[in-house]
Amino acid sequence: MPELELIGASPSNYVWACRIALAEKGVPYKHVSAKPHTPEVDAIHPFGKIPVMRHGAVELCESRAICAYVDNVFPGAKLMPADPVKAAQIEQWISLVNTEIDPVWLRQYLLAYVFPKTPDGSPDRALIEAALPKMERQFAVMDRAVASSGHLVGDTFTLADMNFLPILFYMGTRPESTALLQRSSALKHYLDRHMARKSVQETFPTFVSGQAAQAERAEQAA
Ligand SMILES: N[C@@H](CCC(=O)N[C@@H](CS)C(=O)NCC(=O)O)C(=O)O
Repeated sequence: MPELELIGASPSNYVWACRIALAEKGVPYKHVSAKPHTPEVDAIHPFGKIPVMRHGAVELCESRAICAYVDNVFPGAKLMPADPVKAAQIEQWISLVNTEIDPVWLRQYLLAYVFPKTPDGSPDRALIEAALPKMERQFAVMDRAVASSGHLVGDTFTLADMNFLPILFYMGTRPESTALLQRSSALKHYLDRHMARKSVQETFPTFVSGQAAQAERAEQAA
């Protein structure tokens, strides 16, 4: 079988989710770091987003599709359970997180720090402040979701957790979201517990200089 190539910069939560899934499944692959909207990404994703994947003649984009392909083509423990209810619940949480949580926690809040469009490059306080009331409600929802079993679905680490954990990790890197985490005890415990998992540690993103120290500080503070 040809070697699978996963293309995309490691700090991307969606790249990280795919890498956790590949590690959980035990699939060997080559990780090619590339930013969105670069030629190797644009060649596969119609909107230039990461991750994208190549496996022989098969080219795919979208993290959920990549994980489905990996799960169905490679041997190893199934990422998706045979049980239709559990499988649907996993899809439900992936969809909820990707359509409700990611746009606010990462695209609006985190990116207002990391890639602010302010004239002097300082964090975009207006976007941050506007995100916080929504985040407060969403943290409460996610805290309740993991409270009983420490997982999003059932009592094992599933694709729903692999998809959510990278997003949650970044919440420990900024002050307001760290405060929200501290008040969400089930979510905080969930983050600490699953960040220690081998597949998550092995795939921890490579940050550039200042970001590395920041991520480390955030991890210690969270
Ligand atoms: N639905 C996509 C989302 C991928 C995505 O938004 N990736 C971000 C990086 S985390 C990106 O490429 N952003 C560039 C852009 O939106 O133009 C997936 O699940 O793979």
